[in-house]
Amino acid sequence: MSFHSPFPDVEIPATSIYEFLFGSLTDAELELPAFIDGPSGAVTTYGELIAHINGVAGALAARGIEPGDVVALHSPNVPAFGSVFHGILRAGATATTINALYTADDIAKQLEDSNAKFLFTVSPLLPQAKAGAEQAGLAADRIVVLDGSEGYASLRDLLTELAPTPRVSIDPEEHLAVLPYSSGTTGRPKGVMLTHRNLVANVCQASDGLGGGQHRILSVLPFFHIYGMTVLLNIALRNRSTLVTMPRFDLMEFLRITSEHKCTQVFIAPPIAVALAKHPAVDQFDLSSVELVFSGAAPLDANLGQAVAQRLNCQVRQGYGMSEMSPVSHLIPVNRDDVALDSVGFTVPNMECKLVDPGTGEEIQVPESGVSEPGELWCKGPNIMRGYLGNAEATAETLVEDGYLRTGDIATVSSDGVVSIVDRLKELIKYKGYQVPPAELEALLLTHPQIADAAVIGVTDSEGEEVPKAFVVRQAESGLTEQEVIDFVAEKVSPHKKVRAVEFLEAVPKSAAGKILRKDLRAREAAS
Ligand code: AYL
Repeated sequence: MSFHSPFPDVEIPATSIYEFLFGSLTDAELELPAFIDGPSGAVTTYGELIAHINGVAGALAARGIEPGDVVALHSPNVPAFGSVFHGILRAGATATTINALYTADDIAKQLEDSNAKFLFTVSPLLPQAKAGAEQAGLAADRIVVLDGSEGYASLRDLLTELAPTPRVSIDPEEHLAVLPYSSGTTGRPKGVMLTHRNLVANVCQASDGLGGGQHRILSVLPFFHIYGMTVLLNIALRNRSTLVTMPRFDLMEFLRITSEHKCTQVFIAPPIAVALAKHPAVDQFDLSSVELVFSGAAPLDANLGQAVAQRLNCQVRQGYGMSEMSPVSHLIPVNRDDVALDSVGFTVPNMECKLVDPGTGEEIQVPESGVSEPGELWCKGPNIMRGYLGNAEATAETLVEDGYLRTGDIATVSSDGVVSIVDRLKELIKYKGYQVPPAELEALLLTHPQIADAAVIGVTDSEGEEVPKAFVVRQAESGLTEQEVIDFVAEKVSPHKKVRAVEFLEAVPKSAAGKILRKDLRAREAAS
């Protein structure tokens, strides 16, 4: 028994994302601030943004980039992100956004897998970008350093060329707009193929729930991740809001910038809620402009959410989704005070879901009253990805009958349509909202000469945070210590992927087919 969004369908215009966001900009709107660089206060107006987008598109076309090509963008949140991101799409190319925390090795893998023809980065990230590009065989003259660096083209260089914006025709249903990377339900990161229609759809589906209107939006959540890309960047630009950017999280800067720029909406992942609820510094700032704190990307503790609402005297809401859904499928609407914060609210318009018993494959009934049994959440709608790039097998496991996407999350639904995420079926670990694919860490652990076997799962630490924990089988007579395992991994991976707990085992529990039995490890953890 499937359940629809309780809201009426919204119209999804059949246009490119550029046309959708900017096609109807009025002269007066061109004067509005699109971006404020948080640290410096520098303003980029909508008029400047459009000029820069067109300039970047022209410069890319002049370098032979055409529809079908992939261009990589590797940058923290700075105003130029918007110009380059939409410039790539305006040229008809596909943007693959790279996590700013990535190591050279991670960068090389994404460049290779996506077959990126160009790489945009920033000077503080140039060492790893350069090494990654070299490893992937991308020549140095194909790297643009936004803020400039000796020997590389800068964004200013590109814009001063004044190359004509190419005329490309975009079929919104077919044309890939972005390729963010996600490990999905299993394995290593894969390119998530999202079309122009997927992106336009999700802006339309999620806007109303966020209340619409013009806002000043504290933008610390990364634009390279789909949450920042759709929920912050695209929705804000559509509403002619102002994005106040921060390149990295620092609590004092976060509070200062929110207060100084009188931000009205603040988007966070759960770890920031801990600071907002508990840190004494919060009282030193005037945060009275904040109307909404919105959390997503990992489960928000309801008590914590309420503590934030009380302390800041604002609304706190939660959303849920997946890169593969562009990403929002569920949210608690701003205008609803009656939805429990430990839920993820309602299915967004134009979507249909069902819950499937992972053991039997049977559909779970939605009750006449009360709350359903738990089951795996399956979703369908215009925001669902086309599939994983070059990976038909993973696509077939995720996109199943009737256009449904299997989320790998376990949920319940109430008779009035409120969905709660109660567990995770898939192997993915979330550390501070960032994806940590266990398969990647397991492969790395197995390269250690003293490790015979290994499995990684997410566990809850003493602060209630999900962290990666490694279960390790040592080689006979090895005296390897927990700390040595932690250090071995920490040296080789980006900070969010570090193993933060280790336990030695005699053997990793496995199925007859050799698959790691993660549920047995989770049960062991729960019992300890
Ligand atoms: P990805 N509660 C519990 N788990 C969540 C939540 C939540 N609110 N949000 C995301 N997850 C987990 O691709 C869940 O396991 O996208 C899901 O399958 O990095 C996985 O994270 C997807 O991870 C918003 C704001 C959605 C953010 C997003 C999340 C995008 C994260 C809607 O309004």
